[in-house]
Amino acid sequence: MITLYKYTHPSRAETVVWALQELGLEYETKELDGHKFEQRHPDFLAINPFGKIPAITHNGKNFTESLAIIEYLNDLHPDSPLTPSQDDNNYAEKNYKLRQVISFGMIEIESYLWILTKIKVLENYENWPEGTAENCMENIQKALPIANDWLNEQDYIAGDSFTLADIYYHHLFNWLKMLGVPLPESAKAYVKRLSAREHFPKK
Ligand SMILES: N[C@@H](CCC(=O)N[C@@H](CS)C(=O)NCC(=O)O)C(=O)O
Repeated sequence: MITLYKYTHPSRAETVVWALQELGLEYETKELDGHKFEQRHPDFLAINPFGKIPAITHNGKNFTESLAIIEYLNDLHPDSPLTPSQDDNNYAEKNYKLRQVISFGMIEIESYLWILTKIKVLENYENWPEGTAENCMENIQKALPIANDWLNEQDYIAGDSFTLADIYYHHLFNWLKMLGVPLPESAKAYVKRLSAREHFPKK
């Protein structure tokens, strides 16, 4: 049995829920109250010493980092449907594209978004110098049209089929929206389209 540790409130653990549902894997959840800092309790630190969710346990082992967890879950499925098939003639190119878009999202968008969150949502946690939020916003605004262009060319962020990169970008775009960053049109339509998928977590 797979056990997923998530918060009582929505967080990036929902990306793992989504992957579990897309993959049809059986799982149970254990919910931590982030407002009571239950992620810092020694019982949970034994699972993720970094004190963050999501984490899963499976076959007596602990797994952390949302995207790596989703990759692991995908590998448990006989067809690994959330990544390009290795039998595909264009596997190398398709797999490159998947890794490229994820790498771009994490480095060119999420890194700035995380700092922006610390400043705007977490009351300038870590005392970032004046001007940092504006600088983060400029960097995000530079990167967003690139991701939007990919969506102008294809239905999914990494090509013509749904992959784990879509789970990641859906989360990323929603996070941007939450912080009041306006999304380009194709990105907005993409979020709506993905949210309508059968296995998208409804709650
Ligand atoms: N890179 C990690 C980030 C995990 C993360 O930042 N989790 C947040 C919730 S979305 C958390 O648990 N924060 C609690 C804390 O920092 O105390 C991943 O993708 O799993």
